[in-house]
Amino acid sequence: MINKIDHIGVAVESIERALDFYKNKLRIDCTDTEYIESQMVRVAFLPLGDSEIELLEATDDNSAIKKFIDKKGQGIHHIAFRVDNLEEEIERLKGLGMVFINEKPSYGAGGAKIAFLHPKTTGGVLVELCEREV
Ligand code: CMX
Repeated sequence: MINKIDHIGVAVESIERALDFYKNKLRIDCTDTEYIESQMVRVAFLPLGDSEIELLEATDDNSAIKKFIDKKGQGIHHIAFRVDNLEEEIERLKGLGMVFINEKPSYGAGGAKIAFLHPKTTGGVLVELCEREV
């Protein structure tokens, strides 16, 4: 079951530069940053209400974020939906013909179990499903 928007991922060239807008102008605090080696990104967490903005900065030229910015420029990269049970949701959506980038869950920011639906099957939005302990 999908519960809520867990986070919105925003691709940025530099977290520090992006924070000038989010932190100094919008006054949304950044609570933490994390390097996620498997995804080749550095993530800044900006919790807001029941959800959060995640700023994503590439740490490698092969990062999906680098490729995205090179092609489209900075901007909204993905929407992540919180699910109760990721494996069940993957099986359910596969049964409906949806295509996953990774059918086996991997691990993302904050230790969340994650899987991405390919934007070709979602109407152009990169969708992440995300299961967390808390
Ligand atoms: N949103 C919407 N469409 C996207 C997209 C995005 N974020 N990224 C790529 N696309 C589109 C491209 O525009 C392209 O469409 P066209 O064929 O119409 O031009 C198509 O998808 C293929 O894009 P590409 O540039 O050739 O890139 P790849 O196929 O190599 O990779 C994708 C695209 C989505 C499969 C890859 O980025 C991926 O595996 N993403 C999941 C992992 C990820 O994004 N990690 C970073 C975040 C990690 C985190 O939050 O923890």
